[in-house]
Amino acid sequence: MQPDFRGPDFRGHVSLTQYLIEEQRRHGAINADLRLLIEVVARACKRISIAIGKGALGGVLGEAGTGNVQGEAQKKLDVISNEILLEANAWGGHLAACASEEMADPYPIPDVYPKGNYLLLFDPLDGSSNIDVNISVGTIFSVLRCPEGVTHPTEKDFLQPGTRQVAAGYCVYGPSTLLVLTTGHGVNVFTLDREVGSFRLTRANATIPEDTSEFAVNMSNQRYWEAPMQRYVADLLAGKAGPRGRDFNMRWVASMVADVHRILTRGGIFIYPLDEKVKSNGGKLRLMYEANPMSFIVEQAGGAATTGRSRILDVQPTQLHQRVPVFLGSKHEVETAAKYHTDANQTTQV
Ligand code: AHM
Ligand code: MG
Repeated sequence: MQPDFRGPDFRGHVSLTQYLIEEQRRHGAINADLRLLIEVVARACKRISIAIGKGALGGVLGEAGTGNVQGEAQKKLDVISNEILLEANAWGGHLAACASEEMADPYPIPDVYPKGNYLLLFDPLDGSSNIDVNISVGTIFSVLRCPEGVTHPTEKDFLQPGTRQVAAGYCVYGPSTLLVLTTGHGVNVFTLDREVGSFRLTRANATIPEDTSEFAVNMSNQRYWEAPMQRYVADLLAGKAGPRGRDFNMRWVASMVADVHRILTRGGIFIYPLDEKVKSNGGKLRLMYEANPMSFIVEQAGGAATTGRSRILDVQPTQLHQRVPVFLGSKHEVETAAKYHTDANQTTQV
């Protein structure tokens, strides 16, 4: 008989390794290479967690003095986390190439190592503006198949829509370190047992409530938003007296991983919309290693994810570092927010 990971007896007793082996047997969706890949990413996240935990004592806080391809100043921990992930993933034989928020071009697996069939994309340290103030940050990753017959992948081989992801996850480095994972069969949450050094399943088949009274957005950008977004948030703020007929609460950590994890835990809607400041770039958040993996997780947990105009997972990428507007979380609330945009499209150009 297959073990039932949902049972309370399993909570905290099933390691990530055991879980992945059982998934391989149960669904056959995870093969040995994908299992290795996920374990290697999890191991790298443990190292990042340790580096973050040392804080000022480890000399890891502050600026690196360099910039990334997006023109953003890099923190020391952005650079350290990127190197940890690259180094951990180079030699296992499960990957054809990696791509990262911190690197302009894909990183090919060095020729001295065997190559595998997967492509790994990551944001090594999401929310890094929070690192120096001791607020939760995270790692986000997405796994795609390398196109058939391609041995030296280039940017175009990565440009696959989010529906093609075979796995996605994030790690939150908060009061505890959590790994949230999907391989397309629901969402599971693992907590790092720091004494043992292993991730243990602590929440199986996580689901997001369909309705919510909580939203997450950087309100300081309000004056730059498009008209439908202005109307949507104005109606939330009007509370009981307004068209929504109830009060809404707001939370904004400014680390996407932490905001999304709150939504995975108790529901909510996370929004980084199009605004005048980011319009020329298409949005603020990156499609391939922020929006896509988070959207895959959220949909697998019963939520929804849209650009306001279309499902994020259906967007055909044209560039590795492409940006998109993001609305994700509780299904009914995301649908409501999207309706403000589609209704506006039907009446007038916004
Ligand atoms: P980063 O990957 O460089 O850390 O940037 C992405 C972050 C998200 O985690 C977060 O939702 C957003 O940027 C915060 O933006 P803002 O500074 O406008 O609040
Ligand atoms: Mg990020």
